[in-house]
Amino acid sequence: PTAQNDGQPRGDAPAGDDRTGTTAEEIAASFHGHLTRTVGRPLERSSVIDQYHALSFTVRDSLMDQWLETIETYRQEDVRVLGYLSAEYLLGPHLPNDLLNLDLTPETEQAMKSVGFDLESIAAEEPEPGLGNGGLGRLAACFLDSLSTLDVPVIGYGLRYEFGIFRQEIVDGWQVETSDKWLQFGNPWEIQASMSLVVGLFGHTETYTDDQGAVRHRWVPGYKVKGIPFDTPIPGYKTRTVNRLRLWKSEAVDSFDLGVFNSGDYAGAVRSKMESETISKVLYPPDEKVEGKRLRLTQQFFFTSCSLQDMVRIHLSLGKPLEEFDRKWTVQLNDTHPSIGIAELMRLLMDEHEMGWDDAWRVTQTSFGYTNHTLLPEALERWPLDLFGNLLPRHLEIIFEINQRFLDDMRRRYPNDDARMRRMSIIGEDGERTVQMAHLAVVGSKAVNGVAELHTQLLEETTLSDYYEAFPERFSNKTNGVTPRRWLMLSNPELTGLINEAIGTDWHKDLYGLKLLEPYARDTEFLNRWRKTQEGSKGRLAAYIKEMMSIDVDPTSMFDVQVKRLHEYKRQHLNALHILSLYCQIKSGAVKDLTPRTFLFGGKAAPSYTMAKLIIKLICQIGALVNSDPQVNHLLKVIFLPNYSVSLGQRIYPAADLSEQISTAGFEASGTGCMKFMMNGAVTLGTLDGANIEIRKEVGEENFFLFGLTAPEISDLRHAGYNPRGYYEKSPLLREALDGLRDGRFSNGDRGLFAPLVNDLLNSDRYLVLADFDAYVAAQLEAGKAYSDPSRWGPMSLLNTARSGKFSSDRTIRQYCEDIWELPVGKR
Ligand code: 4GP
Repeated sequence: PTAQNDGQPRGDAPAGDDRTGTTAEEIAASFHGHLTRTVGRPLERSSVIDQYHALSFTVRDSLMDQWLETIETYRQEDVRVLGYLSAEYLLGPHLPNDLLNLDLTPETEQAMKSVGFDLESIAAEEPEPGLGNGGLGRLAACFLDSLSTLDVPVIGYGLRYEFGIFRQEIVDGWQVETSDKWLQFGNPWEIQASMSLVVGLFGHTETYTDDQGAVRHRWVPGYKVKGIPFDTPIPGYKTRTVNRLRLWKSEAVDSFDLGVFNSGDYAGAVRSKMESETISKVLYPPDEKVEGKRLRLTQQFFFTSCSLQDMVRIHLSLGKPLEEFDRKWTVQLNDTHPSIGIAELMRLLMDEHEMGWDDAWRVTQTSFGYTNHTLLPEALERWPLDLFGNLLPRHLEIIFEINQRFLDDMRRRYPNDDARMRRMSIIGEDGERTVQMAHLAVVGSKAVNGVAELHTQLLEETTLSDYYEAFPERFSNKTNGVTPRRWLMLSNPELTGLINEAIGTDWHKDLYGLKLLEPYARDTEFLNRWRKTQEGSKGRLAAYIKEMMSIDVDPTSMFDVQVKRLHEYKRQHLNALHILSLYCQIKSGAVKDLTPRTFLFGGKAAPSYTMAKLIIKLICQIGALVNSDPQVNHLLKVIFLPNYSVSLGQRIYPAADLSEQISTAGFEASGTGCMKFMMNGAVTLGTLDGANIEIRKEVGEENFFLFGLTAPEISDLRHAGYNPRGYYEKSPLLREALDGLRDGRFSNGDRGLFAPLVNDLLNSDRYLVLADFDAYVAAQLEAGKAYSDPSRWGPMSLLNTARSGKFSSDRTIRQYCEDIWELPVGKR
């Protein structure tokens, strides 16, 4: 692996408070102007949505000078630029975040008050741009905040989905999906650029002889669509840098066929328009087998091609030769979704700009970097060859040639090793022939990284081991991080205020600065204030739950939280089984005094993932049982918060006492929720998986509740033959919970309801829920005891915040800049 830096900030990072100098009066005047002239409503008759639009335009205005200045500086200084390619950006609301980064929140509050409105209510109107599913999409959003804050030149490229991630409702305990019409009232944050690009699809390839007598290839697409760029300004925190997120919308090249219309075929006249617009219509949910979904591959190719064409266009407009593309640009692939870009850049350079193979390959291979986000084999993208060749015939030819040259090279290095050649080939030959996108991404990139230490190690030892053996220097680890601006300062202003009072504000741009809090772990008076602040957040979440769900929860109880996508490897059902066993023990009188707990869950299940949906039902069923039972409900409450999102997360993290990070070791690549909890002072109960390992190392083992089998133990257990039933038979608590589920004890006698779950656990249990159950129960008991002793819990909580510095995405971005992107940080 390449040399790693320590991620510590350099002494020369600018810390200046670059305020815009805007006053409350100016904001009020601009707001009034936008309300009447842009939105077209008089103040007295404006709705809150009108006010939200007017205020967003006001804030956007104050970004525009800096945005133009940033672009101009990049042009004039001819800086190297990161092209960050991601199919997902799970951004969360812009308004409060941009106000924070511009340092204009107090002035704006005052301005709104002066016209009789309330900033918080106005901000609540913003529809969340949910253009991502979970981890990797949210990571991309945190990266954009850190890149701008660190003054790194970047264009984030992606898709402007008309419908983002579905909204989740819970009906009778079941998840029901509805569509997310986030654009229905317009989006004041985006600016449509006055240009477009054309992307081909389908068709055939041709060989021809050019004017110089050279034999060349070209693609004759059967169909073309237009890509329209929409830019969203991304301001950094207290810096003048405003980068851009450029999202592509698909449109028909000719939106309306007048000839067909005149001949009387009205539907036919708009068909092409509809087909073209479908490409950027809707975000695909994850976890489903995407194989065979041509629209998904079309989306990936569409946005990747638009983005690379855009980079080439900018490059040429600066008068630079394409041989220097890799000096001007560094292109990061956020997962394999944009990895078709490797073949597309080859095609652009060779077919459209007449470069030879060797030069094109050198430029391509030194331009790209690839980040892997999962080891789950079913999540690795593979496209059936027929589908691929039909949609992208020229790209398939190029991939065949990349593969042939690559394998020739490998054959020279590993003679007579056919098995290895088969394993390493970009074309998969097991069963149906496929294009294996992870292989293409590794072969076509200068750098490959995992997202936490264990994950990178497992990538090197298992999933990508042959490539690691061949090119160890390409691999490195880049542990994920989250932006402390959104996830601490914006979400938790009360705790932020307390920290500022104690140690000042340098930590806002250098999270390692939180270390200065450590001495306060011995200061009883400060710890009392720390606790009071957290109780305030818990009280606010309790009020929200009361309002949304009409359930009373006790803010002094321990808030035990698991919020994340629903997936069997994340083991929400392990948590649920523990609650059931507590319930049984209280009912039987075996347990009398227990630290009162509120168990909070949130997360979406992929619409086709039946087992994950059944686990939601299980949690809701337990909630219905427990919350209504007077013998139990003063000790336990179970809440499933519907429609987990960025905004809901901002309410939840500050209110958490215990952070549940209980995935089967070796399955969670990193996790980033764990970092948000830690920053906000929650203590982790977790396995040795993903970033948990690094969190425990930072915070100290005495401030972390550890349980469960390790990744090597799990692999040994599997080899020896894992028998879940053995654990069921040995553990009375587990037996009672599972028997009760099977007998319908928790589901009004319905024996069939949870049978698929119980059968799966007893007969296969791929994620070793039963093997880890007793250890989990023991760790939970320990955590409960610790919480009931404030002199123990207080310092633990405070030290979690104090030692969370490593988990700022600023540190992550510095490491990418130094090791992969070769980009200077903090130059402006
Ligand atoms: C997620 C991983 O599951 C999570 O562990 C990681 O923290 C996150 O990426 C960011 O690196 N993966 C996905 C996905 O979101 O779709 O594979």
